[in-house]
Amino acid sequence: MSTIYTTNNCKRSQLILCSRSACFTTNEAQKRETDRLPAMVAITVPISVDAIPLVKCAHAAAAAVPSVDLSAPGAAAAVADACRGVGFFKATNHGVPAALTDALEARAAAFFALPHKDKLEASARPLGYGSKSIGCNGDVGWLEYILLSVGSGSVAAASLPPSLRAALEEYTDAVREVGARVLELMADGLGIAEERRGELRRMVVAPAGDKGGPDELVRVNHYPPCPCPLAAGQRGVTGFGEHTDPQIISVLRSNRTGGLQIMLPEGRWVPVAPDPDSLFINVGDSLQVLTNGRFRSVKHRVVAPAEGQQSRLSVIYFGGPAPTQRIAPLPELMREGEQSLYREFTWAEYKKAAYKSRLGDHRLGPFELPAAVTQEATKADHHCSSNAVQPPAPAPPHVARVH
Ligand SMILES: O=C(O)CCC(=O)C(=O)O
Repeated sequence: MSTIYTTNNCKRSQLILCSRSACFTTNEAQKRETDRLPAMVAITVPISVDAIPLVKCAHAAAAAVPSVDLSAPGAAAAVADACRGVGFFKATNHGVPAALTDALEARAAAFFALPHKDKLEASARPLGYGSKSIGCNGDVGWLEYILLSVGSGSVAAASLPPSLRAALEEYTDAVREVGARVLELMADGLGIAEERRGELRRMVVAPAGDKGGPDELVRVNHYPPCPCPLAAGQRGVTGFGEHTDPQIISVLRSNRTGGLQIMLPEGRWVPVAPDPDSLFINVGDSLQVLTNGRFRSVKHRVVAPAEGQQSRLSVIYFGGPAPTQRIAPLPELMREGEQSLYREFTWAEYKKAAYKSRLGDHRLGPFELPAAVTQEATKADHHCSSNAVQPPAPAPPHVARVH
């Protein structure tokens, strides 16, 4: 089966038609210039040339990922600084036992090694097993995954091997606690009075016995090495296209294979060096709203491993609130006269809108109030001075073939 690879490369775009045995190149697969940025390959089935998207990639850049020791005395301030600046940080001394992550990694790897037809038995869109297709609106990447709804002590996945389900349950119970602790540190770092500090935490951790509680998901992503030949200057294939997470907080753990990149506020992509002993914390859209823009929902993406590299395996816990939770700036954070940057919505409303959108859409856009747009424009003017690279356009759809 042939696959079309679209590439673009500093001043030129190419279309490469590639099978395992032969590759053909045509110029001008995309008319848009990418200036200095590109170097990532989008793999796609044959679609009209005009519809083939550009995928941009940063210049090589040293990782600018803050690291916070969660057990250190200054952790609250460091967490808040990281969330204001980048919206993302590496958490060390998080307390999740390595035995849990090792067990989950081994069982997930065994699951992904099953024949495709066996994995499909665990498929129950939009949850369950999936490959290539991300969401219901045409976004795809070079990966396969398991996406599950979780609640304390229950991973909703009847069709998964029981040992994998048990490992996921134990892991998510531990990681939920890390997310909750980090939310308390965030509240502390934001200067919220001690007696109100539990408010963010309570949004993602249901009181014992509460059935209508938070909306939590866990996702296990497997990115096999991609057999796509890369031209000089190209850096990889899209594993997971650029996006922000809609929830409040995401907690990510990966094996030793890199590929995750985050976008810095000035629009540069930087790689996140993998560290299986650490967790990575990600501010989601809802937390950006709850903090009235003080914390930044970070845009991120994954480049799939190249041929010859190890597979990437990542597990992400997404802490979202109950469907009826009102998402609006926390009153205790608002200064006198401060306006909300967003119109109020519930998590159910936002989730519905997110499900209808494309991965790279600016999902908060429709909820922004005019004041927010003005402030964002001012921020962008500020960030795009002199040597800053322009932020890329919203991520386009990518179609990939994993099997
Ligand atoms: O696999 C990763 O490292 C990150 C994937 C991701 O961003 C997601 O699943 O939302």
